[in-house]
Amino acid sequence: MNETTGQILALLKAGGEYLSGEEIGGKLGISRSAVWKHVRDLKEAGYGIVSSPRKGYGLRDVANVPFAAEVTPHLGTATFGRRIDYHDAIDSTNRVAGDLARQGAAEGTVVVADAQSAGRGRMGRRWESPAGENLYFSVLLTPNVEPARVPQLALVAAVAVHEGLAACCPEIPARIKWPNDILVEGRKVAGILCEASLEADRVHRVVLGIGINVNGVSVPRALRASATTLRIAGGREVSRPALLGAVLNQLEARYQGWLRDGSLSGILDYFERHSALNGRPVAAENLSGVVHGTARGITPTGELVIETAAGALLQLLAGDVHLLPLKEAQ
Ligand code: BT5
Repeated sequence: MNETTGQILALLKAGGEYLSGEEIGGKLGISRSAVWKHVRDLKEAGYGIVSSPRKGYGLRDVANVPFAAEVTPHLGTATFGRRIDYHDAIDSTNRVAGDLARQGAAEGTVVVADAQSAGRGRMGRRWESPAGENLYFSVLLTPNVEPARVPQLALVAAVAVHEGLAACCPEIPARIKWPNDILVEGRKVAGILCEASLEADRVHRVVLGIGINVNGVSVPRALRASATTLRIAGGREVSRPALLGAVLNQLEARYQGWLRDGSLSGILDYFERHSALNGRPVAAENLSGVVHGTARGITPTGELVIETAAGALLQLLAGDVHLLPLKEAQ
């Protein structure tokens, strides 16, 4: 959406039932046919606009697309999302956010896309990113903390995403799965990718990438058993701009709290109360192998605690955790 299209949208939102092409053109110093072209672009972008030869144009329905103009009214933040870089389609919002950071973009800058051609998960995995239904966004952070604390940001983000979902879709029973997933009825509905540029004693930047499956009525075949969408779980369409705004509001508050506290103390309780893992049999996998046991919460610094059958308590700093059916626990 270019600047003039955005201005026309703002006029239509502020206007009454109809606003004539002449009036819009007069306010913006453009011709009636130029107005018509911008209105056509808005319709193509998903806005419901009626036109009458005598009365002009009337906005009847806003697009369920995370355009900056739609997200901003949902923000209560000081900095997060105050710059939103929207793209119809890009390779990865994390890649673009990293580039913006190198060009000096401010903390809280958000890159959001309607579709990604190379959405990434952790460890080189792929994040399925079809157009028109989901949220894919990245938030740029420049925390002045020790590099060892950076992985904690995935947990901070998981709490913020969970809170944003609870605000927008209170009917959906979402759980947090350490370290970076949100599950609904055991299926993944959101994932978080925390990518950092570090020196030994200094954090240059962190790009927090978040993907949420929102309005798809199905998921890619390969993910049928493991993934779901808010639409499938809740049976209704969810506003992408409202959900993005809600997550950014929570993320700014939780991130500021994490900086202020100098620890995870402000989120530990929330994380534990909404954990998908606690007390459950799990198989945890990382570079050193696979551990079977029962998940026993997280440490104050964010490691997952697993109790083995022999009663040993192991701490996992990173890795993948699989929930096991109860009978495999023994
Ligand atoms: C994640 O990785 O869960 C992190 C996903 C982060 C995606 C966002 S979208 C915006 C930003 N820009 C990016 O390029 N990325 C971030 P991981 O825990 O490694 O999970 C990846 C695995 O989840 C894949 O190997 C699939 O099994 C599964 N998966 C892929 N796409 C999915 C989807 N749309 N929904 C649910 N599961 C999916």
